[in-house]
Amino acid sequence: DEKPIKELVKDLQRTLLQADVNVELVLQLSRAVEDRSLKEKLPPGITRREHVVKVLYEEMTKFVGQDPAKVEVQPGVFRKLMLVGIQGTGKTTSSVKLARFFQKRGLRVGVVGADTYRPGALEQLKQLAATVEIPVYGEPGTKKPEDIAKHGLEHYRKEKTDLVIIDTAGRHRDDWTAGDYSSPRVPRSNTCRVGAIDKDGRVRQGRRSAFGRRRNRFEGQIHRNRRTS
Ligand SMILES: Nc1nc2c(ncn2[C@@H]2O[C@H](COP(=O)(O)OP(=O)(O)OP(=O)(O)O)[C@@H](O)[C@H]2O)c(=O)[nH]1
Ligand SMILES: [Mg+2]
Repeated sequence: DEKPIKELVKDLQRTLLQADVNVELVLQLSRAVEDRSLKEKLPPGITRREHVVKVLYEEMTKFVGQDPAKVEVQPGVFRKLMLVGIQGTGKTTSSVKLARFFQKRGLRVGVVGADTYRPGALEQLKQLAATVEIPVYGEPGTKKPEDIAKHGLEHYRKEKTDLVIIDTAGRHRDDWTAGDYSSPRVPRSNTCRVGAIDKDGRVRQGRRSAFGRRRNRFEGQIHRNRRTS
């Protein structure tokens, strides 16, 4: 059984490295998968392959954080969530998925399109949101994302919305740790802090994080990097 497992682990390493995941992290993950796959007894009714996939899933879950982050949303309390992160990591898609998730649970949800950088960003958000009937607030002519976010919040507050999700422009991953990350200044009261994954795919939650002194600015925001999660 050893040979196919080692081949599978090599495959996994190749895939992760090609996706630019930090080398140290790739080694850590693949070692854990190899060790456990070789050592653990196969549960009854499960093939070796299925077991390796299960181990891989568990190790990845461990890495991105096992405990679900609580997003405290309740009817009648105005909350906001802002999605920030590296380009193309799924912020816009996730904003609509999250909106739908809470809408299905009976909450009034609205989305704000504050990506003023990528052409067609607002249109993309509108199209996605229309499929699940989520209202979108956007200002095609406005250049400052913080203005759109602010106006969007005012709009939804009047509408007695419970949760406002703000979609922002993606940043290049080199900017992420280079120190010039700027996000719309959105009031931080009643926000939910969820967690952060940096460009090397490490979960940053402690004070000595890659975000360093700028960490406080990230409070109230979700950081998500689909590439590594
Ligand atoms: N497989 C998969 N694809 C996804 C997921 N989320 C988003 N995508 C796809 O990834 C691509 C980028 O998603 P977006 O939601 O536009 O990402 P974004 O972070 O808003 O991108 P920017 O605004 O350009 O920074 C799209 O083609 C999505 O369909 C996911 O969870 N799984
Ligand atoms: Mg987007």
